[in-house]
Amino acid sequence: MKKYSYKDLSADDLNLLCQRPKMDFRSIFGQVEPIIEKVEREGDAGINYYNQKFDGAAPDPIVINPQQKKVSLDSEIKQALDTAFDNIYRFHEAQLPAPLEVETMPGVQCKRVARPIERVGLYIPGGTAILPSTLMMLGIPAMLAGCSTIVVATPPKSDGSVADEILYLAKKIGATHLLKAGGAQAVAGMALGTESVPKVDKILGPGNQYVTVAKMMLQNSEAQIAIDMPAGPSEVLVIADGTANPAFVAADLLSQAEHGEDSQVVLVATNDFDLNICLQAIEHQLTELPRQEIARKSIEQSFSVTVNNLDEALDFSNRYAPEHLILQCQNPELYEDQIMNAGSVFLGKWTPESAGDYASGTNHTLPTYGYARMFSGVSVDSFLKQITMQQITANGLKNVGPVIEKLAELEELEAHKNAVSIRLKEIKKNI
Ligand code: HSO
Ligand code: ZN
Repeated sequence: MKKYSYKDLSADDLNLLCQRPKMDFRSIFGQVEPIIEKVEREGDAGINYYNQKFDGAAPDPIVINPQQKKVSLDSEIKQALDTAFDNIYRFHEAQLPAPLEVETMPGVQCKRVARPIERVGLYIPGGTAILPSTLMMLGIPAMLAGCSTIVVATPPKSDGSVADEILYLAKKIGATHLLKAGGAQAVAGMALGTESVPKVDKILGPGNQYVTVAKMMLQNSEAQIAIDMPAGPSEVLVIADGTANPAFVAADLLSQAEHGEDSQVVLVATNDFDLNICLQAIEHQLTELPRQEIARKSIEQSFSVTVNNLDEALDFSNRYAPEHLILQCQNPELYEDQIMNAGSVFLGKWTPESAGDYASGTNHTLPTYGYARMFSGVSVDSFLKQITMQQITANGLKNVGPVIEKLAELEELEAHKNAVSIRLKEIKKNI
């Protein structure tokens, strides 16, 4: 872990430290393009060609209706999933928008109503670990928003099956289709549609670089799909003061580091935090981790910044705009108002990031790579669009009409003006 001191860093140094490793998407474009083209040409067979090539299985059928499947789970796992599900459901249910209606002038009524994005695709990565938690984070808000077609895509195991936990949750969130495919081929299938995969309007969910590039390419194609947000490696920034427990700080840094060698881990600590004890704790805890190799590589590339006070710490954090921000300091709630850029924030020493990853209720699909400056994490809003409506009475048109006529005149759009004038004349005639 490299060590820096805030007071020695120039503005340029700070900017450099806040930059994430460059992602070379361009070289991947060339590999993803033929995958998209083959899926477009061959549909299901194209998807299964790449399933076989990358995951060693060509499931037949590739799409199943999870609602028709029976699943049995270990009772403790089921109970943990159900409790997490309930908490995530409760927090997201409260996000459903309230109706909005404003009379801007007498007789001029404006409304905004929310409607679900009808067809959505939820990408659940496979690879080194199954991620049922990600299915809850995407599926619960989709269900609450009222999406009518919910396609869950996840890579098949080598025997062509998917994990029981995924099947269980796909049923529970009301998924209509389970697509046994991963990678760019799954994204292409959902964006373009095939014989058995319905074309969707929006694709959400994390994935490797191939998944990310496929989402980016298809978003900019004729496929007409939206995506959730740009994605990079996951990140945590921990702010610690003298009251923080160094072993807890170490555990939080490692919980993010074990996600991948490229995970971004940052510690910002005041002078009275015992950095050396924390580094020793990292070493000690690392030796016990099954994913030690991955976590070690990530920690090696990580850094710490020593600051004089928590104001400096928050200034650095706002510049960095982390996906996860953990505040292990005295009275962390006093700093809430100072937090400007972060995906999700964890306040106080009893609040590990893992709580938000799994079960407290907040969403774990969050902006990375500095995008927390302008993107929000996934929420019920991600599955809705807002439609505005208005209704104007004759009296209302008398109030707002002259304003419209004047502005249309200014823009020299005579037909616009006339659409009002013709009505105002009619109103005059009738009085
Ligand atoms: N921390 C991850 C989410 C996750 N953690 C899933 C465990 N499972 C997002 O950066
Ligand atoms: Zn995590």
